[in-house]
Amino acid sequence: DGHSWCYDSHCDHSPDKWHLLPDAKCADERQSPIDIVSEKAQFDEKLKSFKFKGFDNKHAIKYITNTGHAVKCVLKDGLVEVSGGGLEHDYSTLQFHFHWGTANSNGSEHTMDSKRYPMEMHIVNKRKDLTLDKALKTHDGLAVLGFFIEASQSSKSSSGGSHTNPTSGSTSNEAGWKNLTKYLPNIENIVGSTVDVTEEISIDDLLGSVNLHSFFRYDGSLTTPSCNEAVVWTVFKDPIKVEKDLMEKFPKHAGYQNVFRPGGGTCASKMKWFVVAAVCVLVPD
Ligand code: B30
Ligand code: ZN
Repeated sequence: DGHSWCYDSHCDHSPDKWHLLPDAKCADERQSPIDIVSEKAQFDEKLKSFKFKGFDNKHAIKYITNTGHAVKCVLKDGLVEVSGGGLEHDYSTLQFHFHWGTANSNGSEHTMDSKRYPMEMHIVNKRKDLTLDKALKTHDGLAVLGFFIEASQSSKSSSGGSHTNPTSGSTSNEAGWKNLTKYLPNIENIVGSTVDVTEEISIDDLLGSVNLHSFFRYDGSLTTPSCNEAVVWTVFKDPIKVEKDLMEKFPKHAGYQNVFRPGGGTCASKMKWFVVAAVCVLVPD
């Protein structure tokens, strides 16, 4: 689909002009991303833990593609699902993709108390009872899970599969990221190109041991045109840690320099948050 939008100022529709695109909602009321103001988030006990199905499936990725504005991993139909987490419907996972920047200080779309991380991963889920077309026109048609990504202190152990880090006790996601980034040179120069995935990569392999019980929730939008206000957003509080050399394998040539929407909405007062087994302080607006 020939996109006439971009993230820099070298096309007709840079982010400040996205709302001029046909049918775009990019200047509407519940736009994403937002700055998460943690002090303003209200604890919501209705937000329970998530149920993830197929996140451990090592053969769920159909292909990886260069969309012209992101690296996207498209999943096989029906293998991966998300429910719980206070979502009111069951969702099937369609794809995940990444946003990143040229410097370590930018790349994420959401920010946490004004902090912008170097990358953000979005796992895109569609209501099982709706077609994609219908979901894009429904206020909770999509549920996107957002994860901040941060550079880990490289341990430089070159062991293969997931292993337990003796110092932190956490599971390494290094093998997953190695396998994923291996494919990037095959697609980085041609928009629309795809590469089939033969390596074993599960979503769990990429998430590693990140805390899935502490997240922020708000109603927002797609962060790309047409910016449909169809997304129940979950942004996990703790970043995924990825080795700096692996993060640097995401393309940074023209067109891929800062593939994140720089701003969006400011609906932080409607923010809900959830954390399992913690003392929750309610901060009034
Ligand atoms: S995001 O997670 O908010 N960045 C879509 C899903 C999630 C996000 C952004 C967009 C999406 O599904 N967009 C509609 C489908 N696209 C196909 C595509 O993803 O490749 C059509 C389109 O936009 O015209 Cu380009
Ligand atoms: Zn995204």
